[in-house]
Amino acid sequence: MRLYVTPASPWVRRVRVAILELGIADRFEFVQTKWPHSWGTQTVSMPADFTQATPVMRIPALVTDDVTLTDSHAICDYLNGELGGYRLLAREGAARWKALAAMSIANGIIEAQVARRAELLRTGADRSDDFIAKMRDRQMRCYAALEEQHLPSFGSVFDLAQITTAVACGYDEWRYGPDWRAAAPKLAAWYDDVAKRPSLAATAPAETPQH
Ligand SMILES: N[C@@H](CCC(=O)N[C@@H](CS)C(=O)NCC(=O)O)C(=O)O
Repeated sequence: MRLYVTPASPWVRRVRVAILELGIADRFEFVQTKWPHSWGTQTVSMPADFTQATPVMRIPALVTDDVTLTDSHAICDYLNGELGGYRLLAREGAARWKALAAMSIANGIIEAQVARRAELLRTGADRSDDFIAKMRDRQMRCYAALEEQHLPSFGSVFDLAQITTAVACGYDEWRYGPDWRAAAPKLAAWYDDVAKRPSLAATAPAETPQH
């Protein structure tokens, strides 16, 4: 299986952490992608194998013998169900919906982080400070909600909800600094603990190579 990646992407990271948590990394070829900073506002040229694999032209994208999946949600579903025996997300029932409720909030943070990053890559009058502030507000609100509504019931399994939450925290810390910690100090303490897991340590964010 071929997985298109870059270490800067939190969407890629949640997939890579899930793969490591499941202990199935040897089944994947990881293809590093390169992106110019203009990705935020322009269609950029990418190698033919990538554009053939994904008309969406975003990462992560997973190519298997049977199916090509072009977003992290579908890929995590595939890893969990087809390769992971539902160890990272319950197949059905209350536990599934509880995890999806937390994951939706963490995904909301990541969407805001990436949109904010794209906006910050604009220059001059094109950049909207209002939009950047709106994304930041969403991030902070979501951290507070995760701390209040979901942290108390995080279980012993480092599941997809916890993985996605930790990836959101890690991206904020890397890209925007410790600002988020004030919105959710108990979540920050939880994050400091789980950040030591080998799956998170091995996937620390780093800048994407440019072309
Ligand atoms: N919903 C998608 C979002 C993927 C996404 O936005 N990936 C970013 C990198 S963090 C990307 O490839 N951006 C390039 C672009 O939008 O042109 C997922 O969950 O995989």
